[in-house]
Amino acid sequence: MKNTTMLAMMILLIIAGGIFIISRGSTNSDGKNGETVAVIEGDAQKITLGTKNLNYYPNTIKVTEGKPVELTLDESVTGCLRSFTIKDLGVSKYARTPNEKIVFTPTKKGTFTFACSMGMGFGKLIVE
Ligand SMILES: [Cu+2]
Repeated sequence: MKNTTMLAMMILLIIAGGIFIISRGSTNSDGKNGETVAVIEGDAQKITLGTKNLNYYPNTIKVTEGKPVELTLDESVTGCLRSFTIKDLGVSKYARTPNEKIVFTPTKKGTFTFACSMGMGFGKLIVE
């Protein structure tokens, strides 16, 4: 009798632990506040931008100086927002589809403004 109680307690603990881990995982992934840090896979720093409230989202991006950046505009990015520019870094490209990546290498540290060609949508690129 005592053994079954123990076993039931153990099972409950394992389930509770599992729920705790799952809930922690989901708050972590949702916890970005409009800011993203580039993910480095292979040689490039990969970033995907979408839109939120008619602007780029996330609209603060952090990258590392001297490493190529591969930027993707997902399918939620429409109209002139697909025309992506970073004036101070000489970046200007119209990416017609998410398959057309915007690739550049930030050659200086600082905070730069990225924007669509008309300046309606914009954000910050932080090069560290
Ligand atoms: Cu625009």
